[in-house]
Amino acid sequence: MRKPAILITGANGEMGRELIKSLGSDGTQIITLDLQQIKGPISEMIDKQVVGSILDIELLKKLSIKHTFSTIYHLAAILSTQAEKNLQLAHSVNVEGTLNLLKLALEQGEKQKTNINFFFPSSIAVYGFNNSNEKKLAGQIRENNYLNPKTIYGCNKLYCENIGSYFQTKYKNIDFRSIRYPGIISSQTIPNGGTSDYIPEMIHFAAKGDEYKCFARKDAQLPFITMVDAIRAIHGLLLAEKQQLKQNVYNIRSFAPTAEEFKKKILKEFKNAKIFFQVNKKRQSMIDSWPSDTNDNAAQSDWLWRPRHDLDLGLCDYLIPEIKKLYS
Ligand code: VAH
Repeated sequence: MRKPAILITGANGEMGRELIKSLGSDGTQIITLDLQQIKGPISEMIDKQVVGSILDIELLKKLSIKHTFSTIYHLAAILSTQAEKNLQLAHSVNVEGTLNLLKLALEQGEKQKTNINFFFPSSIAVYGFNNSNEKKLAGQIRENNYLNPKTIYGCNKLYCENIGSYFQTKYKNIDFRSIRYPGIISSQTIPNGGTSDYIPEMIHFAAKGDEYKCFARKDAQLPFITMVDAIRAIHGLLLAEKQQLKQNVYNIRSFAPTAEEFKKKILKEFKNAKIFFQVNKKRQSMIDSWPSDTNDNAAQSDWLWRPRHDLDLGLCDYLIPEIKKLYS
């Protein structure tokens, strides 16, 4: 009898590396798929590293023959700023790649005659506003409102949410669950290719003693969570009984500072930090099309989501001490 396995795509990314660390050793095999080799201590936690692409159909077929997957964490993606620069690559990776993994899950479910858990990280990029007035009136956005994405990445993610729900409804043996992530701040890595990167970049640059030119306006405002809570939410959602869940896709958030407010918090700790604002119009227009904050009541009531870190706790308990250690 083959040991059950989990598959993590995009395993060498910011979220993938932290997810691997968070997985206990319950005997389930950890199989990772990424374009790059995963290095460092976490590679010891991986049973099989596969270096390759989610677009490689033959490779996915081989994985499906070789392993008995119980859960697929499909994290591989081209983030929003990079997606705007390369529409075709974004479509291939974010949409066709996701379809490939859903088909793998379907094949596994049919082979095992059971439900395959499929976790898909979506984004607040699926929301969009036609003008600043509409955005102002909208307040904290719930899951079914303003689904008019204005970025390629947002279009990709919204389509994948819908195709994932379609697979679940039509084929039965896929349990598709998704979280619309806000910006995420990790103490271990600086993201690249994203548009919410200005907040993690700001604190990492300050800790390194490097000058930071913030590409967002002072009043730019998005919801954020710490990476600790981003990973806790995956486990919280996947551990919920299906009958608890009234929907497939959930907002989560914890704090929503403006760029200026975050800068002021950082300067309290890194007094000599040199942080300037040098707005990148294109990236700022993407931020402007996204909600200043979202409503996560559904996640709180359906699967008891609660962030561990608000902004101050996230800074003093996690971000500042761990980022200082990283650069010491
Ligand atoms: C991005 N970090 O910037 C992602 C996120 C809310 C934005 O989805 O593309």
